[in-house]
Amino acid sequence: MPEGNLIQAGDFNTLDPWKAAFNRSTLDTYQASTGDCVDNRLRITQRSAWYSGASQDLTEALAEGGTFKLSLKARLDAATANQRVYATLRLRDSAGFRYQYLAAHALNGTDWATLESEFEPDWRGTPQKAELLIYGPNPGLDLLVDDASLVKVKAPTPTHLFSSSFETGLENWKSGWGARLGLIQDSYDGNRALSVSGRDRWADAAWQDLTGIVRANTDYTVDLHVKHDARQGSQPYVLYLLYRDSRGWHWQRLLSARKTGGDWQALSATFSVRTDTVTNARLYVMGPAAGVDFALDAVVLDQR
Ligand SMILES: [Ca+2]
Ligand SMILES: [Ca+2]
Repeated sequence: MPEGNLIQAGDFNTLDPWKAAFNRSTLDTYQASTGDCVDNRLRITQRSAWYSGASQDLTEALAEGGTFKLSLKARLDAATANQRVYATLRLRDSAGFRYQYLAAHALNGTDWATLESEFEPDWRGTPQKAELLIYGPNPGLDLLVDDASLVKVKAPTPTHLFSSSFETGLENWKSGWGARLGLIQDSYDGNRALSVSGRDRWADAAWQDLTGIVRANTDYTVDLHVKHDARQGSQPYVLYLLYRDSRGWHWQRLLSARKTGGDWQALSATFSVRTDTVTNARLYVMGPAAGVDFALDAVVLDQR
């Protein structure tokens, strides 16, 4: 069994995490003696339909997405011609439910067939449930299964709703009140960052329009990096969302944190706007005392 097996009891030493799929079969343990050892296998009996089989809930393992590798062995208990075995995911999410076929294999005599698949779960909305199903031969035929494993081979690629690196310009960042915006070559990431200078008030800011991106009652994370001169000591930073709903404009404070100068500092906030509908949204970065210039880089907004 591989390290980090996401299938529980893939060796079938217990059957607790396994269920009879659709309640159309019975699961029991088949003990094979190999030398001095006993190897436990799953036996699926009393199969009343071709889709009668075994299932395991993999919601927790698959909900975050990514690339996975599945492997398992299956064979018939008694040789019968022209049979196949399938490994399939049954997915349910906010967009509905669907079957995702992972692997199929012909069964020859009572030889073990190895089913293998590298796949990304086909989520199309917020994940709710994922089940692995193992099934396939004609009704009445007993199926043996062993050595089931699932490992994550690649983390999901994050899909940012919005990001700014300032590598190609101001990227539609705007000045809030009196601040001056420009590009500097001192960057957290890449070669450039945004400078916010000429600030007469703590509220002189840089802001970005997130209208159409930030919606009502949805969870977001915003990450960004800021920096000011070491001689200015520690300074407060404040992130605000200015949004408009059916009742007008509102300021929502996302984060307030003091940061020391001289180095890039991470700011991270999670938020959601609890209202009926968001018709306009702007992200503001402000906070250091009047007269303190600061720089901004690597802004990323993700839905959680
Ligand atoms: Ca086993
Ligand atoms: Ca940059």
